[in-house]
Amino acid sequence: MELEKYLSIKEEVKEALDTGRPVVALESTILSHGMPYPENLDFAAKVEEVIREEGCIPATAALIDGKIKLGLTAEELELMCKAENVGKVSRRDFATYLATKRTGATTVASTMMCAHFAGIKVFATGGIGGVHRNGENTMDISADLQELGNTRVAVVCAGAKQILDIGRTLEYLETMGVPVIGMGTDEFPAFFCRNSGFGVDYRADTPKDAAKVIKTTWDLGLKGGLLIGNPVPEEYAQDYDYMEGIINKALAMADEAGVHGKNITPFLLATIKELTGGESFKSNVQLALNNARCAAKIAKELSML
Ligand code: PSU
Ligand code: MN
Repeated sequence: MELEKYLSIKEEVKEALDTGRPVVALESTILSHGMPYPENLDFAAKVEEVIREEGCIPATAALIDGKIKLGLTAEELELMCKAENVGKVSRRDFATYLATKRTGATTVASTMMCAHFAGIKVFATGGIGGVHRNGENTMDISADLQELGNTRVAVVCAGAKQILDIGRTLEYLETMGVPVIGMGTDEFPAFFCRNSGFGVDYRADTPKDAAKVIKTTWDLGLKGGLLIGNPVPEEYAQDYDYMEGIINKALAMADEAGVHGKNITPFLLATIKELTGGESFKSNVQLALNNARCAAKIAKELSML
């Protein structure tokens, strides 16, 4: 297949896929555009470790030198974390980055594409992109949502940040036919916060429960992915109203600086980190590790069904 010539899957990932051992995909935008260097390097190592502890193989995605990489070497992780001349790649950027051999960090949408190309079924991220606040006027709706409607990968996230319009994000997912499952919760989590005020369609109390729904969806031949909302652990959660104040401030700063489009999310993440004096960053790291653990447990159950 033509696709093969673009795929560069790390040996241990290939071996796991060939022998039916569970693999968990990870994105690289969270490293290149979501966290500062060198803290991101430390996080990159930890998140892979968490997945291994659960008996799965991690596969971080990135576009490097004209190849779709799944499973990065230490040098490649360093490259993504230093993020010099590393772009943010969503679906619309994907082919151009490969054809022109640019270095690209993958978002939720493009990591789902990478996982699908390689046959990886479960992917752990921090938060998904969604419908931005005032999105009904700007039409800024992340391509992550369309991808979830089209590509067969189960995505474990801590919900969506309050920088987004969470209600409209969930409406959009419903329109795209994406099942939204709460892991041990009836509410869709709001990234730093355990609650958003919006319910999920279904609740799963164990990774096995979630794996059964995933398997049934795909047994039926239904296209598209599933979204699993896994709340940030209690001890690292932020207060909703406190974050609302911070986020409104960050949004006003983005507006003033004229930031929009693909740059808005990285700008808001960095500004929120600054405004919370690094507090939000601690939550960010912990929720992402928590998602990796959850995704690994689901991938393991899925491999046994
Ligand atoms: N939300 C976060 N942290 C992130 C992102 C989103 O809390 O790092 C990243 C993810 O890679 C997500 C992307 O897929 O931003 C969405 O960007 P956009 O809205 O431009 O599609
Ligand atoms: Mn956008």
